[in-house]
Amino acid sequence: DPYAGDPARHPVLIPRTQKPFNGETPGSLLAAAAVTPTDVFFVRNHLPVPAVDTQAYRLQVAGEGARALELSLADLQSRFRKHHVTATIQCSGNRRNEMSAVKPVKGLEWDQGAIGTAVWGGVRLRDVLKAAGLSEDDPAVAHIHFEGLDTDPATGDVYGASIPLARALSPEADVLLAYEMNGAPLSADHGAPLRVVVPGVTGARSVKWLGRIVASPSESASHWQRRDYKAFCPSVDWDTVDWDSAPALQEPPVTSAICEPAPGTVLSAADGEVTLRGYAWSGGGRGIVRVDVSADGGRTWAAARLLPPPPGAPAHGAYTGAWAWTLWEATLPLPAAAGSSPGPDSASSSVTLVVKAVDSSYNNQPDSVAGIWNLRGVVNNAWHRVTLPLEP
Ligand code: MTE
Ligand code: MO
Repeated sequence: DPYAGDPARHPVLIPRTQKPFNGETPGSLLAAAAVTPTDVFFVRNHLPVPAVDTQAYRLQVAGEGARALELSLADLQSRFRKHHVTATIQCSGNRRNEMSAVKPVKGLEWDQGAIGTAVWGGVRLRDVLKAAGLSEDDPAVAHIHFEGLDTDPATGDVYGASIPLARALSPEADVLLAYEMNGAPLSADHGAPLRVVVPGVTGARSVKWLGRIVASPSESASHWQRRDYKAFCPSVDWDTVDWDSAPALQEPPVTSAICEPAPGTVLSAADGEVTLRGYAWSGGGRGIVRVDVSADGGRTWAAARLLPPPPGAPAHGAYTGAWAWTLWEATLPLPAAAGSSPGPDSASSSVTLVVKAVDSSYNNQPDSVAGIWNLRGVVNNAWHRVTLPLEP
């Protein structure tokens, strides 16, 4: 069993598959803290967790225009300045289950918990690339590839992805080679001993168990760069899809989700009100300027209260560098329950809670899933709805 060496997981993670392990964080734990505790941070693995000996570990840097480097963890820690970045990582397939409800898609049935925020510690990718002699104006280099040490037992392929050179070298982009998560060395599931963290970019590019960095004129040839993590017109199906016709996902669109109350919670009209908690986040470092919530399916709205940003994150609504999500909270009046109200029009026996967020480019979320449905079920950022029974 190639998965026999996988680490133990926190029992609270909601497993979507066991081999490879994929587990999401329950909503109550997402909403509970601006920084997600490491042991309950969602795990998205495509392959068995590789056994990496930290002492023997060497990061390889190679490729077009690069002086080949081989760096131990101690080399990275002693030769480069340490940086901390508070960043959210979200899987492109977060909230895929709502897409499957419209029409079947291929992928893990994530609810809204394939997201988390951590304080990452490590060295800047930029500093390591500069040490390898790479520069912004090298005409032979346009992409930086990341190769994982996790290997497909059937094909021998390793997990891989790439980002554009400009992002890799930009001091503002804060791309990190992280050896710490929330103040402790990386755990096995999150990429020990070294992973990439590409803030503001879809999770697939933040390659764990980083083995090699390669400078190249073209994108990574990895399956996950070229044949996955792309979205198409809703009419495109598996017979007609032309993967090369769409760019690989990098910065995801603005999104938000209700984490509390949890699905299945029975609301009581006698309480008169309901308190909602959740997150909002956008790609590219665009901050959240506003979160709107509704307790009547989106007919009327109120602005939610934005909770303080996590340590190291800029103020709400920042135009750049807002790599972390915004947690929010709102208390809304409940409509009367059926049977408890004299007028038939005001009576209802269920309540649909809705959230939508606005980012610092004033991007909004689409109101429904159908128009953004895509065969792989990625980047679902429709208004998030939770329908709950209402008792008198
Ligand atoms: N890196 C490697 N080497 N192997 C992987 O399977 N999964 C990617 C990315 N990096 C993956 C990887 C995907 S799709 C996501 S969403 C993030 O890791 C998830 O990071 P996490 O497991 O630390 O939450
Ligand atoms: Mo992902």
